[in-house]
Amino acid sequence: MPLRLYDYAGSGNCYKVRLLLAHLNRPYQRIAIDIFGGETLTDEYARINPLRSTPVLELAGGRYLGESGAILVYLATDTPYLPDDPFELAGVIGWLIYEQTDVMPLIGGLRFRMLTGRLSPSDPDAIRRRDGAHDVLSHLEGHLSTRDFFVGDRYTIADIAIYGYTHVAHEAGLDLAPFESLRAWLRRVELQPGYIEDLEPYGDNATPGAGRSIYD
Ligand SMILES: N[C@@H](CCC(=O)N[C@@H](CS)C(=O)NCC(=O)O)C(=O)O
Repeated sequence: MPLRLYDYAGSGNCYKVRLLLAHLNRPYQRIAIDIFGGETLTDEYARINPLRSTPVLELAGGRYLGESGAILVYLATDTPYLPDDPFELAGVIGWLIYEQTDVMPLIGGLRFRMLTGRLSPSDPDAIRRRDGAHDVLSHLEGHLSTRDFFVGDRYTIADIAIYGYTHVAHEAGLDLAPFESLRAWLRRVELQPGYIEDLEPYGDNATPGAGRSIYD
């Protein structure tokens, strides 16, 4: 059975997994989940992922794996995208955690809410997220000012995870011009063999009140 990916085309969390699968040249079946059409709210979806989020990877034997970072680790194991060395491996895990606690909610969360009309630039929550996003971008910039990739001397799933939302930070109204090392790293990611960028715009049903999702 081929791998099956339960996937929303406009989600950066899902895009991270598609990007790694493209680098690995691994075939998979893509099952489109319209998260704003209520498709994660069904009992059937809860059996696949009780947290009702995408992405989910279905493996042989009817096993399901949720959480984008966990899926990246699973797929990257025994490939050049995940180091064997314990210190570097732990470094990758550290960046996967930071991506979920800081990069995704502040940059990805701001972008989602701005693009779908949930926030306008002067809303207090937009200001909070924008200030937080600047701190995140400064931290990433500092780290990348002395190295080409996040961990060790090569491209890993730490880079893939952080790229997922930073490459579209401008769509959240964030200006990347001051972050020179970060911009150079974005270009390095885009030169990796098999690179794809297939993140789609949010659908019309993603605006508040137009659909049904865990956000409304
Ligand atoms: N920590 C999770 C977050 C996943 C997540 O937030 N997914 C969103 C799309 S970016 C989702 O599927 N939401 C479901 C819904 O709105 O019903 C991961 O990294 O996989």
